Amino acid sequence: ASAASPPLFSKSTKALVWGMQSRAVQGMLDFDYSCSRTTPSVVALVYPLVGDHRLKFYWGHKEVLIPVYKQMEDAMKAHPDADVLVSFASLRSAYDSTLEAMQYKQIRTIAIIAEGIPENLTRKLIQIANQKNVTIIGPATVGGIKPGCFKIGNTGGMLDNILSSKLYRPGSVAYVSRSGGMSNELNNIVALNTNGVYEGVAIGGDRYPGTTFMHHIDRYHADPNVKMLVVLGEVGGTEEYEIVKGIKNGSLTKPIVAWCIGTCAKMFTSEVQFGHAGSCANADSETAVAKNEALRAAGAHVPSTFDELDEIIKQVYESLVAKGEIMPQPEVAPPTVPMDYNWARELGLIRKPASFMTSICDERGSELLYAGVPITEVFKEDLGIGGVLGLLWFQKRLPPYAAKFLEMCLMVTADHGPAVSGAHNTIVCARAGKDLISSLASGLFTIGDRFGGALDGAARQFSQAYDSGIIPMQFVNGMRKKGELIMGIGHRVKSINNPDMRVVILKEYVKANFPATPLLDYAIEVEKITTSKKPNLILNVDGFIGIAMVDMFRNCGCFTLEEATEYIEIGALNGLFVLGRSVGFIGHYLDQKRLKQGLYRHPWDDISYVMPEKFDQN
Ligand code: Q5B
Repeated sequence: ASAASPPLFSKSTKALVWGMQSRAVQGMLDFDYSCSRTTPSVVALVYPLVGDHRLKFYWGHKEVLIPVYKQMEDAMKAHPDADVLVSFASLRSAYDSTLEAMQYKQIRTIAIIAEGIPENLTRKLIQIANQKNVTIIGPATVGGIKPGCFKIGNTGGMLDNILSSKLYRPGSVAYVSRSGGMSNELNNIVALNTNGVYEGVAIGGDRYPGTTFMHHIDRYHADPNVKMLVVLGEVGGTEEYEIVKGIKNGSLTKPIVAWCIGTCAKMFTSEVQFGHAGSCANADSETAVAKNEALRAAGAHVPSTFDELDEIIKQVYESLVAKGEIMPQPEVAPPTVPMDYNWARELGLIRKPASFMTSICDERGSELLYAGVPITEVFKEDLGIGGVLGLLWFQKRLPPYAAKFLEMCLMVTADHGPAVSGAHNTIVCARAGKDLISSLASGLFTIGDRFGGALDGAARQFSQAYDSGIIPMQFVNGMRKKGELIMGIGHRVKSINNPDMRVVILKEYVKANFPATPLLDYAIEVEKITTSKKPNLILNVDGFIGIAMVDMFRNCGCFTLEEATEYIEIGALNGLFVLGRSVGFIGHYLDQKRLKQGLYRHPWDDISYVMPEKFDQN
């Protein structure tokens, strides 16, 4: 593009964005809205990895749908008035996608954000772009901005920055910089010291930028709205000497403030490669010091350090105002762009009652927390599944003996054969061809008062009886009088003559490790009475665990009495049987599948068909 070409960007510029960069696109739309543009600058996105669809964006307070095309060709056809492509393609796909874009005559400007594109490929792109009269901004750049008109991608930062640097309306200062990051610094410096930025481009830090300083300086120079120029060069390359030449031969007459970054290179004894690929001096003339000298000698306004850049810009601007070449205009407030909810919340500007509360686990930070304990600590301290259960169920770091007791409960309840109600259901379900989760759930649904779900009931009944001060005999008689079963008492196959070894193991452990077991002692007295009536009315595994848990809650020192009572009321204890027995139910499911068992049908000879007697019709 030559200086005589029409401006790259205007208030009606329409752009395609290559890549699924919805945050950048929203930033462009918010900028557009703040500039009082009547339509969004982004008309479509191109993204080959997903099919055609539409994406929702905010346009001020409203929402708009912007199409996303899988094929660039479709985007070009549907939007023949789009003449800018903002490419967020990766360094791997940027070359091909830029080549493809240049096949379409409608595209006049391409901004390539990607860093690390091989230099030989960039040079080929530049060659083709020059043949086709396409302006390439980048690669390795944030892009550029034309206040009041158009913003490339993330240039200018977030909306608060756009507003504070007054980028929503044009000023009289045009700049060109190598660095994208420093272009934002320039936006700020120019806004603070002049009537603002007219246009700014960061050409990118590569050795071969798509367009050079002079390309943009020529454009700015030809534009009567630009009254002064700012150039932020850097160590490496000789582009700045073109400006020197232009000033010397009289083709550049507008005031130019210039500074080349990297003057500190002289403090190093060896060659210094700065952050950008192109920022390395291969000759004395390529040093920042030499280039600043040459620019100063030619007549550019060059500060003695970067710190004085703002002062020089201010002086040049004020002299133009004094000469009447710049007439500062009254400020008009831009339309309000609603703040993004997440951003407003991050800034602490708004609050909203959460519809959801949680207090056991936090996965948002760098490390997963179980009740505030980082997962690495859980492993470092070898808390085991009992310790994890203590954290996630009770929000407590349980003493090791208590955590071990929980693990023992899970182990003894893990399975009790295929005949029990739950396992039976799991097996029938698995044999009906159902999946693991359905079969497991089918087994779990049978857990209740009679089977495996008597832990909470036992804890409740026994602790109420104990706390009310009645003796075991009064408790047993009282329950009988009420016609209620004592939860945790009785077993279908285990009895005083065929003791349940699970209960024996747990009892031994609890007696040896718990600080006190008043409720268990009470339950053992109850058992003596019930087994004297019927040998199978033992303290069963459900009852034992439920009652021992109350002793643990009340005596381990981690829980208040209120907390202990609350867990029993909530019904936490059946969870132990549910969790433990899930191990067994899953085992039964896998077993049935492994044994290739077919559909189960209950045999007729095992069902007693008792039909209602035929009643007399008369
Ligand atoms: N009688 C467990 O009943 C069973 C009485 C009682 C006072 C009682 C029954 C019961 C309470 C609930 C409970 C957990 C249904 C059990 C478990 C896990 C398992 C299972 C496994 C595993 C057994 C005969 C006579 C009657 C009744 C009286 C019975 N229980 N009196 N309080 N609790 N218990 N469930 O043998 O005068 O003749 O009319 O509901 O704790 O589920 O392995 O199988 O790991 O999977 O069928 O261990 O005890 O006795 O109902 O025929 O009653 O005893 O009133 O008296 P049974 P029934 P009467 S552990």
